[in-house]
Amino acid sequence: KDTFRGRLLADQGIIRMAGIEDNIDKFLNAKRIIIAACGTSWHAALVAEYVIEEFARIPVEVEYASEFRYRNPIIDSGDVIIAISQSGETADTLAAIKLAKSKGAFVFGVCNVVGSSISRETHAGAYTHAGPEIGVASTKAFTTQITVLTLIALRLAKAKGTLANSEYLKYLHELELIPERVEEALTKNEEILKISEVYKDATNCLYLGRGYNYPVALEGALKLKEISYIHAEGYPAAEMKHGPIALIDEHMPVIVIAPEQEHYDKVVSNIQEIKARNGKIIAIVTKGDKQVRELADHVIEVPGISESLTPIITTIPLQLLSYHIAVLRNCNVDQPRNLAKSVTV
Ligand code: F1P
Repeated sequence: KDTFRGRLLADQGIIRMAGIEDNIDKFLNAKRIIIAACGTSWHAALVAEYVIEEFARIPVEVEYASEFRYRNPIIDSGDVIIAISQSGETADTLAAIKLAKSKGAFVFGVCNVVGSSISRETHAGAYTHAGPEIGVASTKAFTTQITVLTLIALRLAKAKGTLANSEYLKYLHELELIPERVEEALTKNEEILKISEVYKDATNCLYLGRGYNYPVALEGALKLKEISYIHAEGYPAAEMKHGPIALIDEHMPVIVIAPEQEHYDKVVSNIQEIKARNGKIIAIVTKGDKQVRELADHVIEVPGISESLTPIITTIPLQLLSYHIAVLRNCNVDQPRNLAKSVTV
């Protein structure tokens, strides 16, 4: 909370991040930003793509670092590469950084571990300061990565004049309230435990989200896979009818991230389609929601916030759901089988 507030002086409209201030021209002159990362950090990159393009209107491409190094990507000296990594030691991400540097691009790191290899290899960066991630699966690293990347997007928007000042200030004030919103989201823990008891023996799950909550759907599915060993897939909600809908029957839990957001009505129709096929619906909704509540088998409420900030909040019930299901299945949530904290080969 304190580190976060130290970065943000909402009352004065200031975002303080030395790594950005010292290199702001590199970002403002960039033809595009390429973001490279793996796993959960790649999902944070997707959220960053949405928020940087929306606020700062700079084109963003998102790459799996694990694939980037094995193809022949077009990178030039006018590109800015952002590398995101919790551990700062992921070999694929390090290789992507070295490749980008060899082409003359400016490389900016978003890491959690101070002094890590990635933080040393990049030209500049911003730490997430989430504190140590005790477990192998990233959780608070994800929410802090999104927060830092949103602050970067806002800072760039301010410099470019792509956001009205009133909007800019509105987002800063909302960000300042994030710690309270997170605490409120955590109060649903007992309800989430009860839902977890119902679905602990599921063999497959679908996660659906639209807009900013599509990457959240991917991350929710990854958390369930990583710590509960349940097969789960995340999709953009509108993609359901292009294939995954064939999987839906009474045995398929579908987790729909459906806060108040643009095209909420379309998410409601996706939920109706799932219901018509007897799928079991667990919906993440904004406090006070009525429409989805009527359709879903279970709802988990989260506090309201602007859509572009929702991932920081909607992720939390999904992390708790995976956690409780994993514990109920006697899985070791801190040290899941086959997974390494940092993938260094
Ligand atoms: C990337 C990552 C994590 C995942 C696991 C393996 O790590 O895929 O997201 O939870 O720990 O590595 P990082 O580059 O963000 O440290």
